[in-house]
Amino acid sequence: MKKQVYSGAIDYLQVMDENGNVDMQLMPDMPDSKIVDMYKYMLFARNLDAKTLSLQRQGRAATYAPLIGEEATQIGVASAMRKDDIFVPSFRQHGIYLARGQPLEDYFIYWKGYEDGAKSTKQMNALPVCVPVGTQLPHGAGVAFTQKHFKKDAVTIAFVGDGGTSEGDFYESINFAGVNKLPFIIIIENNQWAISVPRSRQTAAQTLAQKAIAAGIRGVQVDGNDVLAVYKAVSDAIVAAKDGPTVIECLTYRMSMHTTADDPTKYRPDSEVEPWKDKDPLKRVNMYLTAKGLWSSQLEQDTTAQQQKQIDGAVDKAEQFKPDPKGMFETLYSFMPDTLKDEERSAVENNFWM
Ligand SMILES: Cc1ncc(C[n+]2csc(CCOP(=O)(O)OP(=O)(O)O)c2C)c(N)n1
Ligand SMILES: [Mg+2]
Repeated sequence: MKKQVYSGAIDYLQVMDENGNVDMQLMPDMPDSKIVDMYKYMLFARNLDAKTLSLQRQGRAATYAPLIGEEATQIGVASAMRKDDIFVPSFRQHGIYLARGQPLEDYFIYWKGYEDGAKSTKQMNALPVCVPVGTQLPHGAGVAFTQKHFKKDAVTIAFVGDGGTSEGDFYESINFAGVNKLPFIIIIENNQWAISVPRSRQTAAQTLAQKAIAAGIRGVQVDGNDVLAVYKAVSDAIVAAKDGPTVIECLTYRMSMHTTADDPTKYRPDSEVEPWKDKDPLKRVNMYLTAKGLWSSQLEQDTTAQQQKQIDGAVDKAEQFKPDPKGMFETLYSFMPDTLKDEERSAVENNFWM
């Protein structure tokens, strides 16, 4: 006997196309004022990104991973999340911290290289930036496990890149989340590149979302440059989280370098980048809101000026910040092991950071 024992499919979701046209049947139930708010956050994220890049180039910020081009994925997720939901980032989701109320001063303190800037992640119900690729996912699955155990009305939303989906941590996390039916949502921010490795070299799988199928959980692919599609997919996944996890693959594009330590012109032709400019996540929302009389170039100018003022004020404050070097010892463990106490004592005695 031979019979088919399984077949699977992955849906693709787009609500607003590149020209700002909306599929009303898929449109999430929300007032236009919410779309204006989302747009302002996308603009804010882009302005913040440009400023941080400029500071890094002047030696005033540490190695930085730009987000330009990925604003809709980040703000779409942030807008669908509720206050008690826990956000688990990798290292590029500055837009989500912003939308969850991170004090801008802390953001700049962090990107100057001081962990002190990460302290406010707690008040945002977020974990700190995670640079080791993929390790945030087992942490996130653990957080979701406790939410389920303590019957919290909240979910955990964790991010991973296209490259991160090749890590064992990714598979282990979705497997664990599936078996335990955790309120866990994994956002794959598929920006088509993992430093110099293109998506085509990452996996032979046709979509990254279909990896969910093997773990027995929901998987969906969305236009990650469409803030409404991302918002809808995440809102649906939050509702479905009482029955278990969802993987959401957001198709977007890394318009800039991997980090400020990278030069993409060495491995990526401009001809590949060019068509993505038409798919810009801000452009389409701008067109939609302008057509409805809810946005204008004047409003764009005024909002940008206001955001830049806030940003500049925060940079001024962050540049006056003086870290306490003892912090690098104190924040490592919930209690300090004796070996570390010895190291701290020796560091203080020898004044080694002067
Ligand atoms: C475990 C581990 N391996 C390698 C690296 C070096 N590294 C940093 S980011 C990166 C690529 C990540 O690509 P992707 O997951 O697509 O995320 P993106 O940078 O595109 O947001 C690599 C290999 C690392 N930080 N951690
Ligand atoms: Mg990537």
